[in-house]
Amino acid sequence: MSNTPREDRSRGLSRRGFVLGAGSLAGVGMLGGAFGASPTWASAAASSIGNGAQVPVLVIGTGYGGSVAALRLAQAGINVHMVEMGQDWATVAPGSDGKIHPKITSPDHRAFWMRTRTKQPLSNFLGFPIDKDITKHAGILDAEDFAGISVYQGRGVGGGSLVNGGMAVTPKRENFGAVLPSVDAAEMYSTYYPRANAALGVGSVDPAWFERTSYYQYSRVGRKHAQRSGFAWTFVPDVYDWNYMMAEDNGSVPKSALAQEVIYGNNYGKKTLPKTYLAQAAATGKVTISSLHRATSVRPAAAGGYDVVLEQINTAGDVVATKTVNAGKVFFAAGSVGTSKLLVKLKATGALPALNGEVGQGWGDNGNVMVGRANHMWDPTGDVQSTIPCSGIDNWDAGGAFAEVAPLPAGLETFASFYLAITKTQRRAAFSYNSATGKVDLSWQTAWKQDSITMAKTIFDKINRTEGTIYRTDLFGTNKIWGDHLTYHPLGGAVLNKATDNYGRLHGYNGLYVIDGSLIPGNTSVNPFVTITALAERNIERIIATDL
Ligand code: FAE
Repeated sequence: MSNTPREDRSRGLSRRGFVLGAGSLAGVGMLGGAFGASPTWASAAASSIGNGAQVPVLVIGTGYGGSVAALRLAQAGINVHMVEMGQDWATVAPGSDGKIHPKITSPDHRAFWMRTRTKQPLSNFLGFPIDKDITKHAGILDAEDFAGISVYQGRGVGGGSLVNGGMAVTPKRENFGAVLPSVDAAEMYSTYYPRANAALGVGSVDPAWFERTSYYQYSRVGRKHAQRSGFAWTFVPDVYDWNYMMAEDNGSVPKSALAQEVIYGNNYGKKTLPKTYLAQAAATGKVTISSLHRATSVRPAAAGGYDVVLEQINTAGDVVATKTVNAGKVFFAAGSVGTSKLLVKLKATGALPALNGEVGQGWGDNGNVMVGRANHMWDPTGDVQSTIPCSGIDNWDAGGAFAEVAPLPAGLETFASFYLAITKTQRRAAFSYNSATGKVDLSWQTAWKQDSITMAKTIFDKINRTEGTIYRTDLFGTNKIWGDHLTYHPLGGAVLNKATDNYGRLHGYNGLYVIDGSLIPGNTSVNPFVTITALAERNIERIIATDL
């Protein structure tokens, strides 16, 4: 271990300025309690695995699927080692602004994964490009470019939970059959969704505060416009600590969501995985985590189990050590893109030739498309905005679109309403190994986003007609309306009951499992992490009962 738990805890506390009782180690038990009462205890598990080490279970990736697997295996008495290619942000020293994570308006080297220029999801403002040069660094947000799409993903201990908006949405029960057709919906809605929501610490905004705070004026304008056009508007739950956010508003705690922090990390307030699942996992004493370790190969070992090759990197991305460890069982939890790329490459290069032909198939973007609308001068959306979205417009049944009313926290009045739409697109792409480049390609085409745009327009064309307003054309380029170049929600690539059995066991190999967003075939009808977590809870329960 590079750090003792005591050192890590005290450093985590002083950096965040919280005063906590040791009882907070219970993690989940404290959620919803005192403000931000959830420091990054997961760093108590920080480690650096040795070359030649043998572990019963290795988990590749520390996002939602990996964290569920680690916690439940540890609670069943099994030692688990996790490897994570990104940094353990709880152990990173603050930057010159005194914070670990920068604001959305001032991205620097901490913000982006191994890029020399930022790639902000909104590339322009008033038509002017806003990206800038930065130092290449193991930053927290990866904008991974494929030929037809950029896929945004979290990097670090906690995966996507570090960078996401925390919107924690359980799909409507009637939509679940299309999301995961081979899974018993009754079981999911009675057991695994409730379990996931509880462990993630999902909560909802106080409606009375919502009505009066200036930070949600943009949402109230979104509601007014949706309802005047006859659309259903709903509050959306979130894992942000709502009590903490209200305390931010009254000035009694340091601001985070109310200080433009989100996609490059929140310094306070968000219940990320290191404060929930991973905190509990660390508290078992059975889970260790090697950060800045990237898994590059998994193959059956002659003596049993699997040999896993790991590259240890520094924060500039240089490989500083290559290690081979042996694991009895391996869980692929590197996210939809990470897991799919690994499996496709391992099948093609002969490390895992018996994986079936479904590996790499069934990938989708959850139908993501972004758009802004220009509002009238009498409809300001506020010069202060919470970065945490708390509401959405539901036109799924009639038009195939669910749109979150998203913030545009520019720090000044923009007279814009901004949305991230999730649409019912049937487009699916495949990953394939390119032997000439040694990389894995994705067959997604930008033009496919037209389906999503058409569905999103069922909402926004109507609102524009009702309000007499127009689309913004200055946020994604010059004279460009739609943010159709990206996704925040990669899903699929090792689809449940196709590349794996109905519980994530990879076909062709005993002891290899997939337990992340790659199991879900391309679309969840809402924001995906609650479904990824609930499915992981379902699968790991079965795997522990029958395989371990
Ligand atoms: P994920 O959380 O991506 O974790 C995978 C981990 O594996 C990462 O930490 C990787 O660094 C690591 N990794 C990858 N390859 C390797 C390797 N070879 N070796 C070692 N480690 C590796 O996977 N979803 C919602 O439901 N609500 C939201 O509000 C929301 N907002 C979002 C906003 C942004 C900006 C982004 C990027 C995503 C958002 N999402 C949201 C999506 C959500 O975060 C995502 O679906 C989950 O994080 C995916 O969970 P997984 O467990 O599949």
